Amino acid sequence: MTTLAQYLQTHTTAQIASTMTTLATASVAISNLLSQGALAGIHGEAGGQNVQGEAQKKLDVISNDLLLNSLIQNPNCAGVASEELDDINPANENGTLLVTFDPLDGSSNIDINMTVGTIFSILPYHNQGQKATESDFLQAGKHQVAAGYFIYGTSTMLAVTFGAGVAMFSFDPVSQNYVLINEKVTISEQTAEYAINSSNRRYWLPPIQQYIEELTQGDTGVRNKDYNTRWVAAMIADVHRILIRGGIFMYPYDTKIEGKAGKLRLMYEANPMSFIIEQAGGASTDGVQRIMDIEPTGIHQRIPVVLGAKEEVEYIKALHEMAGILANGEKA
Ligand code: FDP
Repeated sequence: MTTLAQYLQTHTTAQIASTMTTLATASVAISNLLSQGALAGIHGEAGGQNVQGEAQKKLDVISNDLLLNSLIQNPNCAGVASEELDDINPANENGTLLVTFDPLDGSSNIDINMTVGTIFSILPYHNQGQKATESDFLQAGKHQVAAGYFIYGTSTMLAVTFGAGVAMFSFDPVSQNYVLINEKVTISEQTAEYAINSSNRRYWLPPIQQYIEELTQGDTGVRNKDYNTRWVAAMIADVHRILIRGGIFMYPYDTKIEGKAGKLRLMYEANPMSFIIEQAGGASTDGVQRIMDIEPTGIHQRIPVVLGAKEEVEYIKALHEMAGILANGEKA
């Protein structure tokens, strides 16, 4: 049996290991709160009251505070950015790492007792001795030194990469340890399962319209095989399923909301999940280019996402090329 603490000793630097330990400790506290559910007064909207009559905070706010407060006390951490907060938080000027996180991805699932999770990304910090600013965080995903997620489902699990494959751990509530269950997670290049919110169909660009049309024609169309849809509506759960049994996940460019090219956030969701998927042998693009090559322009930037089985992702990229689609949905 290998615990997370043992694994970290041999697979990464002391600074990253310490930061991972901080994240893992916070994840256990979040997991415990989630398992208490309505009894902890965490369901419903913020502003209500729990069973003790105390003012209620939404769990994504509680999770955010837990992660933020523990990370800024870690001497290795030079700054923290959260999907929940407008501004970045500078931490220790001599730290060597920056952390971004989505404290509770899929938070609309909490009230219905479904899977949610914490996604994190760790970047290098280059301005020791100075207070970290937003521009320090604006590094392309290929510069991440670690990324992963804690998923709070029927059990609590961790998937993590330090740039040499993906390891998966399961939390043992008896020993209170994350225990290694798969040291090299791999994704098949082919699949017959896809995840997309089809209610947005009329807003998609022609290449995605065509792709989904081909899949839904199944063995009567050009694909010559039947496909199955799965959509949990929590990226973390859809990506976790892909790591376990393959598939493709799409939140593509759409024209639903003017000025918002995609729904997912580059720094908190797309980059860390792309790092995990690529390290497991899959691919990840915005439809046109590799997500981890994109130079961020803002800490809360949104981006279209197409990731998972390599052959399918490459095919979608080819459809965009043939249609002359450039980044941001523009035509050549
Ligand atoms: P949520 O809004 O619940 O936080 O982060 C955005 C996200 O969840 C993803 O986790 C999920 O894949 C997507 O939004 C679901 O979007 P739809 O509601 O459009 O299906």
